Amino acid sequence: MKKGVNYRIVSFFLALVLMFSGLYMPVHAAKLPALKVKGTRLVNARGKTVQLKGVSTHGLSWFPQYVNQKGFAYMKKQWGINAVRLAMYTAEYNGYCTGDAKNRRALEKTIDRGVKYAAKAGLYVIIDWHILSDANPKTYEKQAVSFFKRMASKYKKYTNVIYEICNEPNGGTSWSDIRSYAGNVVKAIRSKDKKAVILIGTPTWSQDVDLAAESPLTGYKNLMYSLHFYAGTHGEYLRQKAQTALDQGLPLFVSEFGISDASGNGSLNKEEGSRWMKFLNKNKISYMGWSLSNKEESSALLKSSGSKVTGWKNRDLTPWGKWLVRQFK
Ligand code: IDC
Repeated sequence: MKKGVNYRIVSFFLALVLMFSGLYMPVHAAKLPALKVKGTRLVNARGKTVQLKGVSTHGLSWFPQYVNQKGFAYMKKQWGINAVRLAMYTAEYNGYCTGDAKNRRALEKTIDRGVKYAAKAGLYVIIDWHILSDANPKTYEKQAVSFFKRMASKYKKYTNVIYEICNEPNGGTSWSDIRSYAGNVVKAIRSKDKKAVILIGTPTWSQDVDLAAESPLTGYKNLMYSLHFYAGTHGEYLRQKAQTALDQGLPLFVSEFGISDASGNGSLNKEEGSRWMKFLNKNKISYMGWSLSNKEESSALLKSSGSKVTGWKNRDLTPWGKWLVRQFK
């Protein structure tokens, strides 16, 4: 009898200790399984296919408030996402390469919070070098090499981090330019982290995956190639390109998409969006919807009339937000 009581007391305190150690545990202790690339797919340690599904932030300089612990945990639990993408513009509004040093520090801080919140919420997280108006990734290659080297060194123990090295090359940037850039950035990342998954952008706003498939980067594991689409603008012809790339064994990752037109505005094309979803799910391609923000545009997931940064109800979501959340379930 006496022993039983002691046992209960001991286990009560043990439970308390476990609870608190859980709360104060360094975040990376709550590890997600590291992912690998096998064939065209993302797999876990046991070789089982993993399809990441989630949302992309809008530019971190514009909307840093959506990078918060409660919001990330909420989306995981209520929406069923398993990944988030942190979009860090390089050249637009307070971009990493066009803003000052103070701005760069602020962006790196937001990324650091994002990585840690994601780890704690049990989400994979993509660090996105969001080139856009700086069409060719070679424009800021030096900055990219040093940025990614630092990130890879900082986060090598974080099994949830994925690196996206150039959002959308455009303006006629050739695959050979991108390939050369990717060679240098991937080398920099691999000097610190041998395994993290790396996403490489493709020509024409990350659409010409068929060109990348003709001469992918060699000599490294765990590389995937970005395919972006906006269903209001891109349909069957782009899925054909994607199919061509898959047939050649190129691993694809949809790190950004929408169902508005490519401007991020205009009306939604849900029918085309559904055709895309069918294609992605059939091929187990990961996808991240643009964007977790309340900007007044049809590609924003949250209504511009609201300012909540977590705990969104259906009524807080735009038509696109509601549509996307349905896809996750
Ligand atoms: C858009 C944003 C918009 C912003 C613009 C320029 O939605 O608010 O003013 O960028 O910074 C992309 C890009 C992504 C675009 C999005 C919609 O990766 O940055 O965001 N889009 O135009 N590629 C295709 C569409």
